[in-house]
Amino acid sequence: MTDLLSALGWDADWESTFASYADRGLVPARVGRVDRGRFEVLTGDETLLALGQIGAGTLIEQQPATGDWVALDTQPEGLVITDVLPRRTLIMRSSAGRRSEGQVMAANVDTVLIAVPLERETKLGQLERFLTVAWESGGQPLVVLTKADVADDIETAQLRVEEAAPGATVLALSAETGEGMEALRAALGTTTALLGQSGAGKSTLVNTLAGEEVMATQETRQDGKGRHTTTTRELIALPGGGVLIDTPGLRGIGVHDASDGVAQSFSDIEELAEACRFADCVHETEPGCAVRGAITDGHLTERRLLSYRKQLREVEWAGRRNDPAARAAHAKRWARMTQANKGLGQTKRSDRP
Ligand SMILES: Nc1nc2c(ncn2[C@@H]2O[C@H](COP(=O)(O)OP(=O)(O)O)[C@@H](O)[C@H]2O)c(=O)[nH]1
Ligand SMILES: [Mg+2]
Ligand SMILES: [Zn+2]
Repeated sequence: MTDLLSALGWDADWESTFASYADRGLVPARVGRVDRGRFEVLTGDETLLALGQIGAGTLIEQQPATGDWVALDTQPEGLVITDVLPRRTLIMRSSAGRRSEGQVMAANVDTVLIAVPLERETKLGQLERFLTVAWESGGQPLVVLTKADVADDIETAQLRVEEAAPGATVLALSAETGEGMEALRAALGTTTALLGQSGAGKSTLVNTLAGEEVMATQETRQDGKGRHTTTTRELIALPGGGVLIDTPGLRGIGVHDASDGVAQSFSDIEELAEACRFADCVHETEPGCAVRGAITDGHLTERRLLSYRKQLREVEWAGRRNDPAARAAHAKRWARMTQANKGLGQTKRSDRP
């Protein structure tokens, strides 16, 4: 294993996965950027351009993406990616359209950093979407409250965010003053991807961590609209080890195919629901509802329950479009919910097998 590759996140497990490719004379590299069918690949000591040898009809999910480890065929006439190594994690987002087609944002990310600017009130519903995408990827979410130098009340903001992010570490920091940057360095994974809205301060964080201007950042504009920023690189190896992946800012993010992610994002509600008297409680007017109980005594906000429902509906809706069995199950569940609202036909938890 070369030190050059390990600076990009290569380890003994990747090495052993790669053994059969190495036998075929192929060389490992990490995808740094995808540019219209061509791939910028990093070998540790250089950045090269490669073409993908991907068959027609291959799913978009299987195309090489930023962060992928790939096998390269080093032909004299040019480099060709022959294979994508099995991914450990994958950050996917739903495309904006109505079709439930995913778009790969980054592969093999251990820590999903979600940047949330403290200069304006945090949109918790949007943060919860980013968290769902992060959990669904298989990586560990890390919420970073940026621009602490311009915040009025960091503590209150942090508490609100912590309630919306069970299971995730939440850090407040300022790239401007350096406050909180050491804690961030300690919390980074081997590969960390930065997600968040445009203007959240992602590229500024990348530059600060890299110790140089590797990413273009936005000029501050009076009208609050983000300027289009030209990205120079996407995947950056840090001088002290570790890799960062900057992503373009997103207005919103879909959670269409993220049912596991939703469950993890709302683990507090899912745990509470375990204690509801009825196993199929929909947390409306049922007696013995632990979720409503938590709202009543202030441990859970109504806002968060609504956000959970919204995400669940989105996931179900996407699933049903693609799957007749899921469509039928939904019809059944819907019938049960309408019955439940009339207070009829519920199953007591103890009656269930
Ligand atoms: N006051 C202050 N401004 C910051 C900080 N970090 C970033 N900014 C500003 O926020 C704006 C957006 O930053 P940028 O890194 O381009 O955001 P991105 O779109 O998420 O990559 C820029 O004008 C930055 O100068 C910070 O810690 N404090
Ligand atoms: Mg940026
Ligand atoms: Zn309930």
